[in-house]
Amino acid sequence: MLAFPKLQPEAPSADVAAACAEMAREGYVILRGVADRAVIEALDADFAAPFAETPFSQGAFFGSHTKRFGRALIRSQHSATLIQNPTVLGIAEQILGPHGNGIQLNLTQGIAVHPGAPAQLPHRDEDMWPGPKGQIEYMVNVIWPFTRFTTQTGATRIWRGSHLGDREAWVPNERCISAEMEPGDCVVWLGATLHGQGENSSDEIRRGMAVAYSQAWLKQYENQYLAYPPEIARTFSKELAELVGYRQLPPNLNNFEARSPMTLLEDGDANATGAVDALVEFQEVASRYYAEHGHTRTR
Ligand SMILES: O=C(O)CCC(=O)C(=O)O
Repeated sequence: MLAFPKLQPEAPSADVAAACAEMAREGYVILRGVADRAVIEALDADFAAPFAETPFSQGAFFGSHTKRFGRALIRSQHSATLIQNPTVLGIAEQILGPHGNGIQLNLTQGIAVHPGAPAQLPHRDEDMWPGPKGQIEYMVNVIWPFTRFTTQTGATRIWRGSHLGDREAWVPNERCISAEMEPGDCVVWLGATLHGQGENSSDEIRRGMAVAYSQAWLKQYENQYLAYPPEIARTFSKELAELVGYRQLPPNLNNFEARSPMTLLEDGDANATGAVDALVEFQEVASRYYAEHGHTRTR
């Protein structure tokens, strides 16, 4: 059978396997103490100026008591440490692997929820893509708190088990939990899981960073090539540049001048031309067979 190869992640470590099992059951998992507090403090310090300069959001979904900005990797080099957290990447690869041949960064977003912010509309992130639901894992979302997330400060609300069953069905509020966390923890959930930022009834600003990963064959929520044009992406490690999207996904998807966009970073030559195939194995075989015999095996 002709089939696209799937991402084949390494066998998961015990913590990744346990986290994936909990996500399959509940739709989310809270990971405790998976990031160094010093990294979180450095990130919080680097994000202070962009938060100060960013106006309050507009629109009923973002809410006028929140501030948000993207492009975390240009705001703080420490963001890469969270974006490439091995436990979170391991979870994303295990969950998304069976439905595609790679993962990519879908967005990064600094989020500050100010006192008086009402609860956000409960939503499912995968609704950004109008494809079939319930059959494909499209994405994995994460929030890293920089300040204490409590019910009072507006911790992310998650509806347990809302990724399962009938999506049109009412999900009772008894299933809603507040993801209370300390800096160094994070909450990870599925694209199908109903969630939203909680009401901030305290007098503290709730600060943190959202990081999402999606199937590499999807359009990204945050346009990563505008966020990180080649002159910026060239300063990233190869792994980070690939995660951002500077890679060709066989067969020839996401190319630049019919070549892998990685050549643009490695050669630094925006004028490099000359198509270079990146096929999956069955296409390589079929192409060679056709070149030799002048017909396909299924004619
Ligand atoms: O900030 C949060 O807790 C959740 C934010 C969220 O889900 C969103 O903005 O889409």
